[in-house]
Amino acid sequence: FEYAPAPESPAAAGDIQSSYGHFIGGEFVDSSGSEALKTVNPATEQVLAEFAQGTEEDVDRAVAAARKAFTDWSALPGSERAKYLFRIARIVQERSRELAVLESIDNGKPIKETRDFDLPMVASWFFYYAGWADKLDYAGFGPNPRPVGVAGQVIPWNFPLMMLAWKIAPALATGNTVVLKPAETTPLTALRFAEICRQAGLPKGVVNIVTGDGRTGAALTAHPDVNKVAFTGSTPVGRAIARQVAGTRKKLSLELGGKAANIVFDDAPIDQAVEGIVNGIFFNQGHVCCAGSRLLVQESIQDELLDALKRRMATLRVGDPLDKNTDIGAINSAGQLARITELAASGEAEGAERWAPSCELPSAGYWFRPTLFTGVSQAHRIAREEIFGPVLSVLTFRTPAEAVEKANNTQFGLSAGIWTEKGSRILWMANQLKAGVVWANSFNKFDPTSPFGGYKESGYGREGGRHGLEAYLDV
Ligand code: TXE
Repeated sequence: FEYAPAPESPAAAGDIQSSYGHFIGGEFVDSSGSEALKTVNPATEQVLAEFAQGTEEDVDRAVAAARKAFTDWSALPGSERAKYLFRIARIVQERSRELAVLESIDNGKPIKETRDFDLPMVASWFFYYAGWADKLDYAGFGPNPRPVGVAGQVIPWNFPLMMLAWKIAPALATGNTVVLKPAETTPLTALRFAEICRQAGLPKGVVNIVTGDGRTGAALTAHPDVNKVAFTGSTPVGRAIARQVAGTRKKLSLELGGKAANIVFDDAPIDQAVEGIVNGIFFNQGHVCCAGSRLLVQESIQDELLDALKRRMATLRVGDPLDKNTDIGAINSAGQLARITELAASGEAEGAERWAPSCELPSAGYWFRPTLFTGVSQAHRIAREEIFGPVLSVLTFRTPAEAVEKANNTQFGLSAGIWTEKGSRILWMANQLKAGVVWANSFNKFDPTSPFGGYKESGYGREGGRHGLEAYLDV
């Protein structure tokens, strides 16, 4: 296999086409249908591009291309597959500036985050899984584990390119081929990634990108020739996919919502905890499945902690995602803004006290101030439902046992955080908390070597680490 030469002039982030088709069998192709969707810059409400609403026929073509490519790709020695993954990782690094800007424009997240978090994560995921491709016999799954086949992958809009990397890197490393559907509000970086696949000389059909909304997603996950379904998104859609897949022999992994407790004990260093709380809920506008959206603070330090937190929140800069100083960017869509607004209103209606620093918001675009609710009870909707926005609900506790009980009192189980100087308490708490990830004196830390995923309604299966290989292998 020879690598294709790099294109003479890689596209700049600003080089956005006015309309896009799908990426099928290594080519950019038109949809079989005529329906087009629009993606807008959520910070300005300006239309960025039109893209195709994938039809059942489009999905069928993409799955057929992936099926055809599977024969050769799965037969390739792992060391050869690894070369493509390493090459993709390197190209992502080389083009990371372009990709970071494009992601910020399409998603609304601050450039500081796309540049320093999303893009390094994307590259690290490809590097990490490239390293596994020739070592699958040693992964502890027994000799000669086999790829599952064609993976149908549906991803959300909160970390568009990072979610793509989490899904595509392990699938390719293990010898599967892929049809991926990005979210309908953030298709641009996935389509740019298709160019990177071409630049890396990836054999045609190994990665296929079909755009569209939930109808396209449903056509993909329902397709009879898809062997593995991987989904990240809302819990209701995850449930619907689980029902749809039941009775087929498809393998399924789901990464769904969360309502994480960030638990602060009275011995925690307050300044450090405040930074962790702010990062936990305001990172990526709170559009994070593992966001620390419930602050559980020990009663004795409540006043001191909340005073410090409010002072810190007042310094957060909300605005233009492309400004390097921005801390909180735009809410991803009008729909998501409406959902956050409605849930925040329910907090007030149910008797919690609302606070937000005064700050000017741009006149166009979708924005929401960093918001704090105190006097929250466990029965309130803002303590139970995923808000997926920059809104923090504060509850209190007196004893570690009470903290555990409240933290676990949720339908979700994705993540939790603990702030305390006591190592023994951290270990005890981590065992008691029903969450797939527990951070101690930190929050929202990710690494490709660590499995990530949830308990309960947060889904099943793990992404990342050795465990992340399992979803894509028949053992
Ligand atoms: O999610 P959807 P939405 C949560 C968060 C948010 C809420 C709604 O609370 O407020 O979900 O967001 C595709 N078959 N999370 O409406 O609909 C869809 O096109 C197959 C948490 O955006 O679940 C998109 O690509 N696919 C979450 C993806 O599913 C379908 C991240 C996610 O969209 C489909 C996102 C169907 N029937 C939202 N219907 C997390 N866990 O990080 C839709 N899709």
